[in-house]
Amino acid sequence: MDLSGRRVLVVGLGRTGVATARFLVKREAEVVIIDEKPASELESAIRELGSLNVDLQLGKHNADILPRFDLVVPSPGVPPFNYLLAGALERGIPIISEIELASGFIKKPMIAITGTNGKTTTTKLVGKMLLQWGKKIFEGGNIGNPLIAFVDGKQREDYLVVEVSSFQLQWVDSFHPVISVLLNVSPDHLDYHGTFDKYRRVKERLFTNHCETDVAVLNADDPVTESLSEKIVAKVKRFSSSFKLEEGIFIDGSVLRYRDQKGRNEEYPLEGIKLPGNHNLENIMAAILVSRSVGCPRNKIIDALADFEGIPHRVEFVGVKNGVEFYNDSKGTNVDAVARALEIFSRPVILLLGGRDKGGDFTVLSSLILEKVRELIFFGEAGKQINSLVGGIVTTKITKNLKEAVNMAWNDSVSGDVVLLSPGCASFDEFTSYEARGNFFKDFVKGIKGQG
Ligand code: UMA
Repeated sequence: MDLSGRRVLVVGLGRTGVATARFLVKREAEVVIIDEKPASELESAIRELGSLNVDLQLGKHNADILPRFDLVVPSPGVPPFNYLLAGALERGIPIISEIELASGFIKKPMIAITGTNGKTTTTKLVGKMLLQWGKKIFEGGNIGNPLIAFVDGKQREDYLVVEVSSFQLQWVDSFHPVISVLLNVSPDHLDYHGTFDKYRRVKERLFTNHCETDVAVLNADDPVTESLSEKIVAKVKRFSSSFKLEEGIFIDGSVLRYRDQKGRNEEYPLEGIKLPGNHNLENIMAAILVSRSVGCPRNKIIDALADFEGIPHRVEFVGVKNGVEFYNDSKGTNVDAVARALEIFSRPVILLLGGRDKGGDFTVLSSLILEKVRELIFFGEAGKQINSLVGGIVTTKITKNLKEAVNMAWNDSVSGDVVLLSPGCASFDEFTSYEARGNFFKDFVKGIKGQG
C-alpha cells in the first residue's frame, strides 16, 4: 500500500495510536490524530510522539472533518458506534485496524491467537516453545506491543506470535496468518459489539483469508468454534479437554495425547505443568498444536512447559495471610473467565466481583457460586447491577470500591478460605487498566499484617 501523501485519520492516542502515527509518518502520509481526552490525560503518549510531524487534535470533534481523509485507522478501544467511525462508514471512507495496516508490510509467517479467554497465556506458551527450539520471535498484538511496531524493525524473526482481540479484528480485510487459533467464544465486550452474534462473527474474521496449506486450531468442546470448522479452508486441528479425539490432542489420564493425521501418537506428561485448571490445559494443548505444526520438537515443548510459571493477573497466587490464600485474577474481565477461575478451587471462596459492566450475564454463575463460594462481595460501578442478578444466593455484601472490598474480604475470612479477585468486569471505573487493578490488589494484600 502506497501511503505517501495519503491523508490518514488516526483515532485514539494510546499505544496503538502512537505506533501507527510513527509508521505512517515514515511513509510520508499526512497524519491527523484525534483523541477525546485532554492533553493533561495524555502526557506520556504526547511525550512519546515527540517531534513527529502529526496534527494532534484533542477533545470532542465533529464528523464534518471527515471528508478531508482518505483513510481512518481507529485504535482498538474505539467502538464501531463512535461518531467518527460511524461517520466514515456513512461517507464510504475506508476504515482499517492497525493489524490490517501492519500485515501488508510483514514478510514473516504470522501465528495469530484469539478467543474470549486464554489468549495471552497461549501466546506466551507458543512464544516460549519456539524460543526453546531456538527460533527468533516477535511476540505482540493485544498482549501489549502493537503489531505495527514490528514492521520497521529488521524483520529477522522466524515467526510472529500475535495475540489478536475482537476489537482489532473488527476492521480487517486481508489479514492473513499462516496459523490461526480460536480458543473459545463466550459473551464478552457486548458494550462494544452490541450483540453476541456480532462479537462471534468478528472473531471468525481471523479465518477468512486462509488457504489450504494454513492451519486453524479449534476447540472441539466449544460449540461456536466447532461450528466454524466446516467453513474453514485451512487444515483444522482440534483440542479437547473433555473427550478423546481420533485426530488432535486431548487429556488421557496422566498425559496429553496427540494423534496426528499421519497416525503419529505423542504423549506430553501432565506432571510438572504448573498452570492450574482445565482451561489452562486447553491453552497448553492449543499451543502444542501450533508448535508441532511449525515443526517444533516434542522435547523442546516439554522443556518449555516445565519452565512456564503462568502469567500475572491470571489466577495469580499472591500470598497467604493467617491461612487465607489470596489470588489475583484481575484479567478475569468476563463471566466465563470468572467461571474458569472458580472451577480451580476446592476451598471455600470469598469472591470479589465488580468494576465497569460489560453486559455480562452473571446468572450463569449461580450453580458454581452455590458450589464454591462462601461469600460474594460486589464493588465498583457494576456492583448494584451484579447484585440484582446473583446477590443473596450466598452471603452477599456490596461496597463502593476495590479497596473496601478487599478489606471486607480480609475481615470476613477464616483460615482455609481463598480470597479471589476475579471481577468479571472491566477496570476502567476505578483504574487505568486491569494490570493497575491487579497490582493494587497485590499491593494491598502484601500490606496486610498477618502471618505468611
Ligand atoms: N479513545 C478515543 N475515543 C474513543 C475511545 C478511545 O479517543 O471512543 C482514546 C482514549 O482516550 C485513549 C486511546 O483512545 O487515549 C486508547 O486507545 P485504546 O483503548 O485502543 O488503547 P491502546 O493503548 O492503543 O491499547 C490497545 C489495546 N486496548 C484495547 O483494546 C482497549 C491493548 O489491549 C493492546 O495491548 C494495545 O492496543 C496494543 O495492541 C488491552 C486490552 O484491554 C490490553 N484489550 C482488550 C482485552 O484484552 O480484553 C481487548
